[in-house]
Amino acid sequence: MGTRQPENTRSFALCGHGGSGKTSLAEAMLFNNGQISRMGNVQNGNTVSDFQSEEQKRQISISTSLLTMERNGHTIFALDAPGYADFVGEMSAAIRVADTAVILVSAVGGIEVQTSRAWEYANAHNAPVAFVISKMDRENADFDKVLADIKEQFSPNALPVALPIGSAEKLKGVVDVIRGKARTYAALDGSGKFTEGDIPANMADAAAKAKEALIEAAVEMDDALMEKYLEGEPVSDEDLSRVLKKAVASRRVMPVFALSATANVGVQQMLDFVTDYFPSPVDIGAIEAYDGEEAAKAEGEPNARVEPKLDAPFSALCFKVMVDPYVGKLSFMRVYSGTLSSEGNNIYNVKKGEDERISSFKLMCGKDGKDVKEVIAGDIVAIPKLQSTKVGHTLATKGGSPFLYPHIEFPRPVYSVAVIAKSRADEDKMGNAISKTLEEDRSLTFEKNPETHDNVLSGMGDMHIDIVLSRMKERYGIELDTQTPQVPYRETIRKTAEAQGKHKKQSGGHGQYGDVYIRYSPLERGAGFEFVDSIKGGAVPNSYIPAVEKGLKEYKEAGPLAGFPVVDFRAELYFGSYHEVDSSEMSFKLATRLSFRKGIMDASPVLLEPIMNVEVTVPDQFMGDVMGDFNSRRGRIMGMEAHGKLQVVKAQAPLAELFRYAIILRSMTSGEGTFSMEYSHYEEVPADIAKKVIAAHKKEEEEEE
Ligand SMILES: Nc1nc2c(ncn2[C@@H]2O[C@H](COP(=O)(O)OP(=O)(O)OP(=O)(O)O)[C@@H](O)[C@H]2O)c(=O)[nH]1
Ligand SMILES: [Mg+2]
Repeated sequence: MGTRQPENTRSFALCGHGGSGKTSLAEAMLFNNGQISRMGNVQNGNTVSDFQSEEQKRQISISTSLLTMERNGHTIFALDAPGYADFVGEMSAAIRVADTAVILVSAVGGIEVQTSRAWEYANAHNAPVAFVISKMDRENADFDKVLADIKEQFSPNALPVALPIGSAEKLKGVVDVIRGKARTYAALDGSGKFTEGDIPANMADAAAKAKEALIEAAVEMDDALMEKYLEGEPVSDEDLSRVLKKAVASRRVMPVFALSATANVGVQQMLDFVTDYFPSPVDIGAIEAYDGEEAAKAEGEPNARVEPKLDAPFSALCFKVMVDPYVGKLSFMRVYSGTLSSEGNNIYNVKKGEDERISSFKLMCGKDGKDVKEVIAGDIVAIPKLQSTKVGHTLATKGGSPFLYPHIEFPRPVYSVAVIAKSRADEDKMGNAISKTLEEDRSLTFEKNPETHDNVLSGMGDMHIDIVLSRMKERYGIELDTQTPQVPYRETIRKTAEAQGKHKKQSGGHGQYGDVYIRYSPLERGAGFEFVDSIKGGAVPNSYIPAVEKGLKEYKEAGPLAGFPVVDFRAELYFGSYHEVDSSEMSFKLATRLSFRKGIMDASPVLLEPIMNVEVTVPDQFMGDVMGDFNSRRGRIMGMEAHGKLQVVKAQAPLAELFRYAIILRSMTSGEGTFSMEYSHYEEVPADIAKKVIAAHKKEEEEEE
């Protein structure tokens, strides 16, 4: 090392719909690069990328794997992101930190929901894009159709650099459009053995057209060359090479590859293209960051730019944390500027203002890491055993770079369950296991609901939660059951009522005496609780009034209707009586309780439930279903907006109807619908539903007795 240069670094994120072949492609790349002697496959659960047991069991990727390759003097960092919708946060983070987004589209399935998501994320980061039309060896593979769809739905800048020769079982190889050669494979056996020769006669036209399209687009990068081209002069291969690289970096050309990962056809050509034409960090140029005052907040528009220079102060962004029960914690970094040696260097967490100790840097390949002494701008590496660094934090050397990189956004959880420990031992271990899991998984949240006392685990869908729970069982030996969380209902009153509460006991020696008259009246929604003392003439002595107020505050936490907190009411203490000897704070508190329970029940009490603002995004054709479904969920449509071919439906619906909405929406829209929700306000529960909730509460109370 020490000789590595950012100019010779490439990084890309493999992204796209679930099952489009990302992990298989990563595996084929490692094989062709001589890093593994046999290609594993996803069914057998022996790929380098999908090393977690949950990934192997389910045959899908769950979290992003980092694969490092050395090739022709270049260092290549490939991030293999999961495609399944529940893990979209992993995909967006991978696209954020890699220099190029490689979007896989199955030659059979074509563009699917997560393909479009990947495209949107790449656009949001203005990332250079390459497309892989994968699975060319599969029956019904249709390169032309998928290419046409990509051009139409995403960008006309998608231009093939590798054309398939044949398809399905007749797949013979690929045409290298730029070099004008054909690579023909003797067999689809995964060996990757090919011979290079002339383009088959029946493809000569198509290959020439594809090359012409590349030239036409790429010459735009150079005025002089464009002029020559327009005058009809041929463009030399050297000139094309030079401008094509620029065209890829600036998204003027989005190269398209035909390949089959499992049959290992076309993969070498793609790898060669990566080192030849994918942008290096230097081609990508400066990255946006916050500086000075803004760095403290790290909000709004970034106000600084960081160049990927080796002689600049070191800075890096943490985009992933992995906690391995054996290896410990690994923090994954994208280095944006400078160099850093692992020897005797500390690192500084700019976000937290804390020092971190570096023991080593690791070039990762799946679960394995190879120690390196030095990292440079453009690298994507893992650092073991950092303490305070979390996903989204910026690292630098102390006193070096004051920059802070914009935080990594993760989608907000949309699916919640209440978790219950199966045993006492599980309960003891639960907190620790969950906090470790949260560290790794930024699209997971955990909260104890203070009203319902539920331990609520929220994620992106049922598969996500399922995986989290199995992982906790496997790693920490802890078993959790799940339940639909309880709705944090509340109680309130609709009219004014007065109630006396008298507590009197004469049991031998010292008696107890407290007597209060309290008026309960409704307040507007959201007003909470108000206590008014309008005692005149010392009917209740001043020294006991705080006990009345304290009592009310305590008792209102569990209302008389169904045990939920009582809100939005005023309690006015207006009369009472006392006893010189027998009155005490306790007696007045107990008297207050009697008044409270009676008064609330007389004041026309009702249940309130949380109403959520929901935003659903679906393709046009599902609009009717989504709206109809909202009606059946007691929802209200608040508005609609068209965003291209998508419709955004804004609605309000009770939380009670939304716990499983993530699953329902997905099945209603074949996975194409997405939604987010947030709390809006509390509203009265319709009488028939309230009846059921109250009855359930009564039953529970009886069982407890
Ligand atoms: N015939 C054929 N099958 C393929 C090819 N690539 C992948 N597959 C199969 O398609 C399935 C999904 O492949 P993966 O590599 O796991 O796809 P992925 O995109 O990584 O999936 P996620 O990570 O779950 O999003 C597996 O059964 C693969 O064996 C290919 O080129 N040809
Ligand atoms: Mg995968």
